Amino acid sequence: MRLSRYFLPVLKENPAEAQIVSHRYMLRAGMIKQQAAGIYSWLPLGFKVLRRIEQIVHEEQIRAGHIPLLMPTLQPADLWRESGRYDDYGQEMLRIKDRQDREMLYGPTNEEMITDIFRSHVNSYKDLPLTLYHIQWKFRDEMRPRFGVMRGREFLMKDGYNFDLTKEDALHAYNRHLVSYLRTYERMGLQAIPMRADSGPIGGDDTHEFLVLAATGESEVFYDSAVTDIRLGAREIDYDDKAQCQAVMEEFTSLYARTDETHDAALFDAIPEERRKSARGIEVGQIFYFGTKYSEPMGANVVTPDGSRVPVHMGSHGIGVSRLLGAIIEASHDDKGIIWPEGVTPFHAGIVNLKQGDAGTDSACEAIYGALKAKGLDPLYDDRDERAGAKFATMDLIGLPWRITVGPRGLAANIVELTSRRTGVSEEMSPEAAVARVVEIYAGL
Ligand code: 5CA
Repeated sequence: MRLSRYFLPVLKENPAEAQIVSHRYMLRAGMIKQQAAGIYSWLPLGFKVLRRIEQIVHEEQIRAGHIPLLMPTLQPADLWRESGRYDDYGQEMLRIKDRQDREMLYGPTNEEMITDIFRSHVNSYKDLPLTLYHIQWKFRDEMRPRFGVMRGREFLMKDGYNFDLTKEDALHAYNRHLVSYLRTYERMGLQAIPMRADSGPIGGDDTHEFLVLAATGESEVFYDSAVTDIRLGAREIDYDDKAQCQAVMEEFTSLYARTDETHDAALFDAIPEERRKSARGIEVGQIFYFGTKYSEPMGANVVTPDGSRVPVHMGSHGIGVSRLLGAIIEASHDDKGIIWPEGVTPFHAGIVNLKQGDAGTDSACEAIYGALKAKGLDPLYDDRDERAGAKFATMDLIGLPWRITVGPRGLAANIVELTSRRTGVSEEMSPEAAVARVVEIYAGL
């Protein structure tokens, strides 16, 4: 993309309404525009990151054996009456009537609808295990929408639902989700710690939230600092291997880590004092096992090997896709702007032409731009007729991890500069070497 032809409405001033850094930078970098409280348009730069995050979520879900589908945003109220949640859900649910006076709602989550799909088409234990998921917009009429996309009213969620014959199988699905979530967040450059939590309106006793530690997080958390040393890394996972998934789950959840809802002061005090931490965190996902809470009242039954009919064991598993943009920025920024991890960056590298209109720099930039694109990368070329300082400020604000700077003086010696946004370190090299380095950096992702 050439910046002169892109739509990147950056703001010079700090928007007064933004209280936290991620909201401020998302507005300043022209990523989102608020349309109503907690409701945003995704401008091109924000939309690109949202799509990258979605893509990682899809890849890791599919790797774990889960199957994508797409359910609508609007749902009939009657489905929710079957589970009893239509009346329980309260004011967070946006209720709508259509022209026939039929009661509808904008889905805050999809347990009822997926259970309806399941019961319409599945009858036998032979079709299990089954996990279906989608990435779809949700609406929750939050009392206090705030912090930009962090607590929106309309927000994008990945929600997945497992159907299993036994509790044991459903707990394997729970563990499988836990492991796949760890990999998902790590690919985004995030450490998200599974913490024992409360299940709220979704229900069930087994639930973990995934929290990214950040001073601006809305949740209060208590943990043993040793949990922050554990990484999934590149280890091979066989998602059908129950023992392996269980072992990883135990490795990540045995140490004390809880949100304030389930905090136990006595257990916490038993942790050696130097490892006892209380902090704040951003909840970027939650997994639940709730057994037959929906399958029983809604009649989602299967025939077992011995011919009887039983309700299936279920769980649901959510990732806050749009909230993740805010969480990543909270975890990765400096006073000049965002610092995107390579896994989610909107463009792989920025190219800054220090002397637009100069035949030499123009053609060198075009060559770098073309070479990166030929390698399947997505560069952003700042080809505007602007001062160098303004170009650098824009690049720093929008946070591309790598910048290639091309100026007439360097070019005379066949040299450009490759700069890391994270470290600020610049290296001089030939244009070809800079392209090769950027290609190599992204090859492993
Ligand atoms: N049905 C279950 C799992 S699919 C469910 O709805 N879980 S949830 O309520 O925990 O939501 C899943 C994730 O969505 C949360 O962990 C959080 O990251 C995100 N989320 C929830 N509410 C909001 C909101 N108002 N704005 C942005 N993201 C949100």
